[in-house]
Amino acid sequence: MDNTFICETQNPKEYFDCFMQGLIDRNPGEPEFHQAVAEVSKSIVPFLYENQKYVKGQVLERLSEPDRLLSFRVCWEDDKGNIRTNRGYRVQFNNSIGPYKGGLRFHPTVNQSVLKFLGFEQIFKNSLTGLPIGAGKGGANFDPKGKSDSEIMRFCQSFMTELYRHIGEDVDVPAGDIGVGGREISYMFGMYKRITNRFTGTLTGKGIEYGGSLIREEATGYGLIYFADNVLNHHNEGLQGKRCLVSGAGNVAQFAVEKLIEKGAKVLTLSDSEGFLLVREGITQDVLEEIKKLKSQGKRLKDLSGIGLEFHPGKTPWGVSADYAFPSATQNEIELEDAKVLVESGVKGVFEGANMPSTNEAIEYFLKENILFGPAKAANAGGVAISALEMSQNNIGLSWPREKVDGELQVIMKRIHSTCVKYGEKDGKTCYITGANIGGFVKVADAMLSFGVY
Ligand code: NDP
Ligand code: 2IT
Repeated sequence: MDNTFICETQNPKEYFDCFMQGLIDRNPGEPEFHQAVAEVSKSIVPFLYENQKYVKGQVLERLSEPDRLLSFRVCWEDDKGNIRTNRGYRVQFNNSIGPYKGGLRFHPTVNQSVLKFLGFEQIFKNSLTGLPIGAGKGGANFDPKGKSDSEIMRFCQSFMTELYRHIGEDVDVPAGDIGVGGREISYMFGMYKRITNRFTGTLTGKGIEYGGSLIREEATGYGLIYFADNVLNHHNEGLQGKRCLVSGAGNVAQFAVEKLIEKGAKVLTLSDSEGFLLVREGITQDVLEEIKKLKSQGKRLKDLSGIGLEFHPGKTPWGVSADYAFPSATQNEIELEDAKVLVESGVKGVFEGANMPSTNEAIEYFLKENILFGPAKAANAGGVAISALEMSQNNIGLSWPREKVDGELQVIMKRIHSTCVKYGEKDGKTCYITGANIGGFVKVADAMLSFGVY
């Protein structure tokens, strides 16, 4: 069967169904990828029909096919002397507006579908930042949990002995994501530098001593709260005194909590794959510092009951009565049933720190219930935005002060909010999903059309 058919119809709904059927047929067994494309296409297709050049140019069909998908063996030796084999990937999705850019994820659930969903989302997110960055994503099905520091080092070094030939400061610039933070970036950068014998800004999230940017570590979490603040202000609301649920306990979650505390909000929860931590009186900066310290020593949230915190094993935070929720762990952590629980818990706004934490059914429910919804592409774009500023600083050989980078982050998140309003406002109401998808799409689509057909 020819599954690269042209969907010839003047009806946007029929076009959506036909396009999605072709995508599913071409990409069997990739449910996360189908989900991400369906979510974007739902809001993009009506816009395509109002702007026929995109239909004629088959832009959606071209955008949903990665430029290139690399997969490779990563062999390493564990502390017991066993030889271990993992699979590494890099999806170079689209470089129409800049070099491929996006994180590396080390997690046992990593596969082609997960990385294609993440790479696809990155196209729109990176475009929304207003900065010249294309889209990519990569990683490995490696589980960092329980590994020694030496094992992590050997894995990162082996991973880079293949990845290095595919990346470069004006080709593809990876960074961190789940399971990849400052330590892993350092091991990978060290090996990249050694193999290529060049000191370039080919990775972001680097240490401050060797070309990293101040505020990059904080940027996704801080940016999430700046974005939420913009949305709430636009609706004459604010964070002061509001009860907030945060899921996850990693990079994004920790700095989201820090900024929420600074804004006067009361943060009740954090979570990980084993359960959630409830702090009824609200997490203070002191408690957060203690959590960060224990986490950096490899401790789990459940070990924190030692400092008097309440841990609920096997549960998610969504049933705790609150005003706003910030899912910041992983994809599909809010299914339809969770969405219903959140609304019953009194939650009036959901701002996505993680990538695609809500299923499409959960999103539909939030919209039906008039919940303010800040989608990941807009809400968590602060991390990659500051990565782009790290690239700029590396290009000009300068290191900007903390206040300057934080100021830029605030300006970027405000601009993303304005773009969402520009493209998502209808009948005096803003749909941030439509706004983020169309706002991210236009620049990339126009660049692609200007290049002709290839
Ligand atoms: P970290 O590895 O620092 O932390 C991940 C956190 O999420 C951990 O607490 C982890 O718990 C939890 N988690 C991961 N997988 C699952 C799961 N299957 N079920 C329940 N909990 C889980 O990652 P980040 O904070 O960097 O990333 C979190 C999310 O934010 C991801 O979706 C990522 O793509 C997104 N993001 C990250 C950016 C960044 O700059 N780092 C930028 C933009 C988005 P446990 O330890 O138990 O696994
Ligand atoms: O999902 C993301 O935007 C990231 N993991 C950050 C990517 C980056 O290149 O900084």
